[in-house]
Amino acid sequence: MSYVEDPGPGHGSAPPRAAFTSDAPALPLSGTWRFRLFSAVAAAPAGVERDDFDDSAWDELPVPSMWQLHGYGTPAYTNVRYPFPVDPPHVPSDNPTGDHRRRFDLPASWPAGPAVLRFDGIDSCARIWLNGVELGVTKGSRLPAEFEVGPLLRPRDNVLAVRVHQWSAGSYLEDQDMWWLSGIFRDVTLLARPAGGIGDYWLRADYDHTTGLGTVRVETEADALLAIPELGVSAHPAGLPLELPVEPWSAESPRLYDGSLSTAAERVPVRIGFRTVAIDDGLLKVNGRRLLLRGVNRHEHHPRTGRAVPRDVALADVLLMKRHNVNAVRTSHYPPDPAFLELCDEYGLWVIDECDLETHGFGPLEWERNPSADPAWEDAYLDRMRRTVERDKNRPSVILWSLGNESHTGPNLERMAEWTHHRDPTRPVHYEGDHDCSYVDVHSRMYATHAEVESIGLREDVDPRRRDLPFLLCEYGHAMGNGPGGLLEYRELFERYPNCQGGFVWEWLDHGLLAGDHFAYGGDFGEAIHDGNFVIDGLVFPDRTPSPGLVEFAKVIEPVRIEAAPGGIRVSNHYDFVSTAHLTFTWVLESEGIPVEEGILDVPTVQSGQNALVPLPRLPATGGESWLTVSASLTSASAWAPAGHVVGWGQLPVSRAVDVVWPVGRGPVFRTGGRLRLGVGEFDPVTGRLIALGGHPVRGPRLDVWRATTDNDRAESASEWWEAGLHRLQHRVIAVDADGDDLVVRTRVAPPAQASGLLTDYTWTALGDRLRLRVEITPDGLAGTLPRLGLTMAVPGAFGSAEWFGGGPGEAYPDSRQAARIGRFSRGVDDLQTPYVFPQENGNRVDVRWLRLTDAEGTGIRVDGDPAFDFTARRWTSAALEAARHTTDLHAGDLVHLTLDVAQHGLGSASCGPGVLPRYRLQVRKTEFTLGFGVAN
Ligand code: IPT
Repeated sequence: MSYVEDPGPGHGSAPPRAAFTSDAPALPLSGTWRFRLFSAVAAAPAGVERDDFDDSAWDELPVPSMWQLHGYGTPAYTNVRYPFPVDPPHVPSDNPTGDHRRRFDLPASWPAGPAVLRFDGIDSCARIWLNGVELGVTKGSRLPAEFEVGPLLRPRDNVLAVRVHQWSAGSYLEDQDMWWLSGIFRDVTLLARPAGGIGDYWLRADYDHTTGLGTVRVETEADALLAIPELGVSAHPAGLPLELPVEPWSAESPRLYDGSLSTAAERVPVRIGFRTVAIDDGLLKVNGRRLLLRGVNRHEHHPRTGRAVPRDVALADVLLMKRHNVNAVRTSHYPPDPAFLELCDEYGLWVIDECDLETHGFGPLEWERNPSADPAWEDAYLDRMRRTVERDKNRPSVILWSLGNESHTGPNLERMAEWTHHRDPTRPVHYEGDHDCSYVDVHSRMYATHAEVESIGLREDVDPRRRDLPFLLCEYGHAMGNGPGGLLEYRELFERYPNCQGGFVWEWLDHGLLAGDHFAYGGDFGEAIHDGNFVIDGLVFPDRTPSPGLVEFAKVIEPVRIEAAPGGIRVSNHYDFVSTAHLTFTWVLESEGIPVEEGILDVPTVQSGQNALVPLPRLPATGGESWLTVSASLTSASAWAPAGHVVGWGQLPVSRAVDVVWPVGRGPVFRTGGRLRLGVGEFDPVTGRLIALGGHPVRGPRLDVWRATTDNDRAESASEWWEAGLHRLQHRVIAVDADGDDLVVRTRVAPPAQASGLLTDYTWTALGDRLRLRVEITPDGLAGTLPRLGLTMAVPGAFGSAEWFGGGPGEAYPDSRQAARIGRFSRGVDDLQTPYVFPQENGNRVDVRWLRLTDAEGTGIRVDGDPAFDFTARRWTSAALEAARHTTDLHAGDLVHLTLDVAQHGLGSASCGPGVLPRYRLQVRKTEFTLGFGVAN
């Protein structure tokens, strides 16, 4: 059998060992290589390994890279399905094969003796030669492989040839929900391995929280000495345990001690983090404390380079996570570039390090012939786990090993767990697919509903083993498009039930690929089978701009909570370890959103898990509606954010608005020039619609219940809504009456082909310079839920600036609105849009007391709530938004379309997981609301 289709691991490589750097010479071989893509294994030329092979006509390709992103073939996206016939271990004969060649000289100082060639990642299978000699074959795309090359090296003109196949038996084990992309996508390095150097080491640094002592012990075959200058350790025999008082490592306080491990031949810098992971009392603990994992799933992706993710991008991810209160990462679904884990050590993130394994595509085939249960694949499974654990064993941030994802269950997974338990008893093993928890140490679920989590929290599980394990959600809160909703309710469960230890939102990043001026997703490359925009489900956009979902998540999981309480302000510390000593609490009093006074709030240091009641500061009297906003921010710069960075905030109402005061002086309705006039409004006498406001032409407000469906809507309620015809309501005018001083427009609003509808009456009254509109909606047979309930109107496109007092600054929906505070905000209409990669409903602002929409001169209209409303403002209609498939399909028209709502349906996360919680569902019911309209100048 050809190596390509051999279900076993690769061959020829050295035993796996830890990733580390040392003072031994290293030669990076990244850069420009020669490259040519062939359509099949058989089409690739013979002799590429030879010195005299002529590659002068070949192209040039950067390494690391993924060739589909350089014009060779095209990316393809499938979630679960294999894009080739499921005929394991066979792969298509049309198997794109990329030959890579590079010549290199050794630096003059390069020592004679052993050396290894290290490949940090090649997708999916490679055969490798140096100077005409075959080194071996590697599979396991996201895992390193090293080959001994010392005797083969020559001072000048070494020839390295790497033949990479897109498909291999390994592809059956790499069916993760992501783009199929190929190539040498991580670094290639030549490393000198001095005789008497440090081949491998395992630095175990434990922490005993009862004594405050750390223990460090290094397992290595080398006769090495450990130095930790900061701890006064200078030449300690590495193998002997050393106990000494230390500060522990945690994600919140990632204390690392720099040290070194040396022999006469080699010196390895080490960074030591003392911490002990344990399952104790059915809880996952580190250093004696229960953890609450406020995590995300992170794939490696960049919109231009795919899974070749440069270190600065990994660092940007870590900083962005830390700044959004994220404390944990699951490396879904493969070990990341080793640089990422070093950053997790340094900046502080708890990590579930997951093996490169997923066989999801067997699921739709009833798991028939699933490799997890087939002995032919056992070696490959073990090889992958070994390479994961050995590579990353020295990382304090890694607290759990994960066997992989969505590979069903079977003896091969059991073997992996067994091997891991044996090799590393210091870290628990995770695998969600072991539903009985027979070979894992934590109970893990994905997308469990709130009710299921509650039941697990209540320990209602009938299986006694599973019931007593710590529980986590390895995936939840599917962040596809607009959403997720319901994060707050998960947090409440994690806080109520100690065994519910948090989870990992799916997922960190939208995997959009840059295509000209927009981001592409599945199907955009002509793939025969694909899963569309299901790959666009992150908390950050492909360019790593935070989405509203991330802003909400950051607020929900904030480590310090500030709330109104009888007698003052309650400050609660929700960190797992640290106190609030590093934080400064500031307050600002705003009246109608305008700052009146600010100060520092005197808050005593609050320990983890504790809270303090702080009296309100002395506040001046204010007019209007005023709020006190208290923020907890970093007193001094941390490694991941500047001083002043806010980690938590809360708002307290100081003086509530009294009932809306309408101007006095009613005006009558009169007819003039074929129009009805009422105060500042002009109306069409036939339709009863407002056609001008203060002389500005408008398309007056009328009932509308539609929103451009979200990904979550389409997975839950949209089909009902479409069937009911809610997207194409028709308006029948029953009567337009000038009833005293009121203009009353009675209508029946209903979908075609249906008998049910909504009786809708609009009552307009002129009050001074304001028009008051009272809307009464009475269901006439219509039942079920609505996308939203309110009005739509349009105003001149020149009114492109919005200012409002209410919830902001970002968008919010009923089940995703923790991040919206009450304030005064201004945004251009264009900036009110959230550019979801797959366009959909977005940009809703909640609890708006008033809104001004004006042109460059400040002229325009204003809308007042009684007391509040939601709004969106866009340069296109909901229908255009619904029809768009990419952001570039949206074109600004001449009007600004406004929605003014009394309610929105929640978001939920039904695109993968539970739908909208009952309390956030917008049920049709009799509704009345009032809005004011006037001129802004
Ligand atoms: C789950 C997968 O583990 C994850 O990789 C991703 O595909 C996610 O779904 C959806 O975006 S598996 C699913 C069957 C719950």
